[in-house]
Amino acid sequence: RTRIFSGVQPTGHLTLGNYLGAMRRWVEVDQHRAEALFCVVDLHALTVEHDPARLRRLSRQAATLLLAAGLDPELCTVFAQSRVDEHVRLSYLMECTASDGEMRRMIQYKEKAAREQARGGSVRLSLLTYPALMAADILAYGAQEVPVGEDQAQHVELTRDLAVRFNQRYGATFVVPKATHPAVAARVMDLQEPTSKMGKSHARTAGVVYLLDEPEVVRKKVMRAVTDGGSEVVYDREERPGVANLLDVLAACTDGDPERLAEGYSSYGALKKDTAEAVVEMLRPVRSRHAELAADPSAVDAVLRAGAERARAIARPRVDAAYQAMGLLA
Ligand code: AQP
Repeated sequence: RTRIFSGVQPTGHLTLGNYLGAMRRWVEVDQHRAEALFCVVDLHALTVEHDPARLRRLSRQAATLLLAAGLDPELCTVFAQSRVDEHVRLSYLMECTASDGEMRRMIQYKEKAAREQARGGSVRLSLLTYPALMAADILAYGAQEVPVGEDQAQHVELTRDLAVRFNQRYGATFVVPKATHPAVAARVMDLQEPTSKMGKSHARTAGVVYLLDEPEVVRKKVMRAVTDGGSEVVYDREERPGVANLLDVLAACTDGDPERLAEGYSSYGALKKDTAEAVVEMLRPVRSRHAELAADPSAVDAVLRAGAERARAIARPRVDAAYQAMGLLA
C-alpha cells in the first residue's frame, strides 16, 4: 500500500492556503487510498522566534483543525512531531548527508531569514537546517508521496536528492519520495499582495483567510481583495494575479475550472461575492466541528498519543537501519 506523509507547522493559525493546498486532499483522497501519516510539525515551528505558551496553543489548535477538517484516526495516523524522537535522530544523519550550499539555496530559508532580520531578530541555525529535519520527517516513514502545496516543492526535491545520495553511499535504506500538488490552488496568494503566497505567519493579516475566521470576517477580506487594473475578468496568473487568485480559490471551492469560470463574470464585484460565499460555505462545517472538538482537548490529546505510538513503530526500524548503515554503533 502506498505510504504518504505530510504536515503543518504551528507557526500561526491555519489558513485557506493550508486547506486548499494540502489538508483538503489529505481528508478527501489520501487517507482513503493510502497508509497516511499527518503531523503537526511543532519542531519546525522552533526555527523562527516563538513564544512557548502560544506554540502549545497553536499546536493543539492545528491538531484539532486536522480532525475537524475530517482526518479520521481510524483511517490515518495523526500526531505531533516532537513526540516521536525518530525525527530528530534521523535529522542529524540528514545534516551529515546534505551540504551547507544546498541548505543556503532554499528559497524559504532566504525569505524567512530576511524576514527575521527585518524584524531585528537573529536567524536561528535551525532555520538553515530545517530541510534536513523535513527530509527526516518524510524518509523515516518510507513515504512514497508527499502531498503539499507548491511552496514545499523545493524541500521535497532536496529530500529526494538526500535519499538518493544516502542510498548510493551507504546502501539502499530510504524510499525516494515525490511531491504531489493539487490541480487547482496549489499556491493560494495573499489577498492584499497577490504576488506573495498566503502565509499563516504574515504580520499583515488582511490578506490572509484563517480557517477559524468568522464568516463576516471572511467576506470582508475577500471583498477587499486587491484586484488588478482593468475590469474584465480573465484568468492570467502573470498579468492579473489578484483576479487569477480569486478564480483559483472559487474553482477549488466549487470543483470548477478557473478559466471557464472567468467566462461567466463581467465584474470583479460579482466574482468576489461568489468567492466569499463559496469560501464561507466550505469552511462552515470545519468551524463547527472544531468548536465541538475543542470542547474536549483530552480527546484530541488521546488521538495524538496513539498516533505517536503508531508512528514511532513505523519509523524506528528504518532509522535504526540508517544509523547502522552510516557506521554508528547502533
Ligand atoms: N498559500 C498556500 N497555498 C497552497 N498551499 C499552501 N501551503 C501553505 N501555504 C499555502 C501548504 O500547506 C501545508 C502546510 O504548510 P506549512 O505549515 O508548512 O507552511 P505555511 O502555512 O506556509 O506556514 P509558515 O511556514 O508559517 O509560512 P509563512 O512564513 O509563509 O507564513 C504545506 O503543504 C504547504 O505547502
